[in-house]
Amino acid sequence: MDSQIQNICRLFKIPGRYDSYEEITVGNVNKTYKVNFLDKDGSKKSYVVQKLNTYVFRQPTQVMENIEKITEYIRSKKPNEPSLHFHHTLDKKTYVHDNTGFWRLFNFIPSFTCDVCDDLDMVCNAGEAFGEFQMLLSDFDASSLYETIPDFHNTVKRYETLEKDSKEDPCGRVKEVEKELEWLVSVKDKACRLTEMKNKGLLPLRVTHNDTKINNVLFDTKTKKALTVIDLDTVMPGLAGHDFGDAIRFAANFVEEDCKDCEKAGVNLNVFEAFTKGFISKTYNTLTENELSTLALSCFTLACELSTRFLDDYITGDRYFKILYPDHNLVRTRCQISLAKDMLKKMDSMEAIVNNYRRQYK
Ligand code: GN1
Ligand code: MG
Repeated sequence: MDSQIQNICRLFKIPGRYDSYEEITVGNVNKTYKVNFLDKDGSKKSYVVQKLNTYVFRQPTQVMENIEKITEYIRSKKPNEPSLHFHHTLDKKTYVHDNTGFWRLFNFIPSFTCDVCDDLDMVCNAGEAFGEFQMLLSDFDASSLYETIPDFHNTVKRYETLEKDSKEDPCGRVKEVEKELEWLVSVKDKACRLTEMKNKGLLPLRVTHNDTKINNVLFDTKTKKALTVIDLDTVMPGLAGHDFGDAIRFAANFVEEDCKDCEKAGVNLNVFEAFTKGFISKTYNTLTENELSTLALSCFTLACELSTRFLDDYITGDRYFKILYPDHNLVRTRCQISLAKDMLKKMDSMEAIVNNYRRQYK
């Protein structure tokens, strides 16, 4: 791996002397490495090298085209803020595609990330960061972006896939997951409401991040302010609620996404409130009535949608998400379902919190 990484850095024309690399293990899809170089004066400079998962991203060059467009757009609006900068090869590409894979390289921003965050100020900062990201791109021509994973947040299609694959039962695992399947199907109408509204033109398409987990926010080590959002692979046209809901289902869960004690999963309303405050403070001027009134529902939607994805991956033999042990996807499914159930119980409180911040910022 060492020589592979060094070779990639050479193709991206990284100056200085190669020193070392370490793997960054956050993320369920791509492989990420921090690479350290030494300048002539001995000072250290780091970069991030990433190997894109081309099973997930079937059109990786389109992913890079999207990313280049939106990072340049954001930089033109906020030139002095830290942001991701993708390096080019000699032939001016933002990627190297060879027999070892599809690689890219970008600046390392000194910062920290967190998978679990109970500091409510930081959660609020993350809400601002994702809200701002959407707003900065609100006048960007969404039709110029590729839909790099078609129907990524099409909850109706996610359900169809699950139902089809569970009928085929290619790995003989369906017997074991009947309870989970039954529950997910029982809430299908509610879970699919957002997609149905989009199909009817009741919710506008925006440029969205589509993977708004709090560990995709870089925080300043000293001030704990959000520096920038990362992981731009899934930036595509989407719904505001997708970004809001995905962020909540991750950050406001009492436990981690793959907690084996799934009964402990649930929404921490304090975290929900802090994120909502930050997100609405940046978006209240732009979001429509329908968008604002479906923010709380979108959290339930995203938890159910991801449950169908984890469960489908389990049923079809764990080909999509990285797994660390055989029933990892089943554990993830159970945990998301338990979270979704708790969201149903707390829907009124979640709505009240959204309404409160809508009033405050109006
Ligand atoms: C994947 O690999 P990561 O953590 O960026 C997935 C998201 C899921 C998430 C669940 C392209 O994201 O949609 O919400 O796992 N990304 C893709 O942890 O499918
Ligand atoms: Mg991601």
